[in-house]
Amino acid sequence: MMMRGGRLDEGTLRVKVIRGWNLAVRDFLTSDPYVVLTSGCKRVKTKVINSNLNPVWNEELTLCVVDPRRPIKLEVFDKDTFSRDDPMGKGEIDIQPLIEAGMFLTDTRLSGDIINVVRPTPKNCLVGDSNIYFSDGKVVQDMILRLTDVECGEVMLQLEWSNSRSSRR
Ligand SMILES: [Ca+2]
Repeated sequence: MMMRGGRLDEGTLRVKVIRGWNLAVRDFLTSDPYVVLTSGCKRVKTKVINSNLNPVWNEELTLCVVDPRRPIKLEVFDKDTFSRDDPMGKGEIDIQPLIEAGMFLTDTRLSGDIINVVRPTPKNCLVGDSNIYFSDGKVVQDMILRLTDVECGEVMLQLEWSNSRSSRR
């Protein structure tokens, strides 16, 4: 599906980690949360927000996507100074719908239109519908993920995909 002339489309994925809600307590009354994203062997992190269960990171992290079928791993941790950082839940970001939408990127007439909506299922952990649309020559997807392996917590993200092919034109 992602093969184009026998070659896999590669491109750059920017994940804006916007904020978290109702994250889990890992210190006495609060936590010092940060987010880690993993794609293949690359690992990127946000900064730590001290003593906040509803942190606003507003941070853009960049990942290279070699295999769009592999989801991006998201993990939240509580930063601790004198012990190992405690896990605060995790999630998986399915980037396939976004990258499939990116195949239509060359059609600039579609700018601003919603081109796909990913519905929440028990497997994808989405909170509400996730819209995919074009914006300034890129494909953008907004989503809120409910964290798993934890008692509570949600994270809001905005994904932005630009493929190598369209940027060369
Ligand atoms: Ca801590």
